[in-house]
Amino acid sequence: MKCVTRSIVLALFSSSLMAGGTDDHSHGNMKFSVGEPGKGIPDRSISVSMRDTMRFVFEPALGELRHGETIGFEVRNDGQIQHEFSIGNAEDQVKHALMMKKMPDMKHNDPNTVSLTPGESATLSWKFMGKETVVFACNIPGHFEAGMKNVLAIKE
Ligand SMILES: [Cu+2]
Repeated sequence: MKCVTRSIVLALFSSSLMAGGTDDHSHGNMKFSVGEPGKGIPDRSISVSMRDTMRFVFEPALGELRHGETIGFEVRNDGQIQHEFSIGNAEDQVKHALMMKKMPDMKHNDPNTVSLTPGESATLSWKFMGKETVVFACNIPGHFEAGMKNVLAIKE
């Protein structure tokens, strides 16, 4: 199992090297799996409190995600430790978590992820599209496993 994990990480690492350039991990031409970065005024806004209880608290509740809708997430770290709010499919989050384990100090500037220190806040706007199940995750090592995730389908 350990060997499998390692080879996946190496494969990811070498593919990003092959992509070339000075990679600050911002993925200029990244293809997203469950939509794309939101533009303009979001259809609705939801505040997301990140807690040391390893939970995201959505206010108001997320409810259903609709194909084509843009949500503005006002993300705030209400804990005492670093947390992250990342939007993707299950595969994205597994890959991301493996990289975080390998390189825990990596800073993420991806349009689908915000990484916040205690007390910090940021806005992440996302347009949800497609049929894949959305996984909201904190990929700080150990947090996802401890339950810092929400899984939700996109409705037509
Ligand atoms: Cu976390």
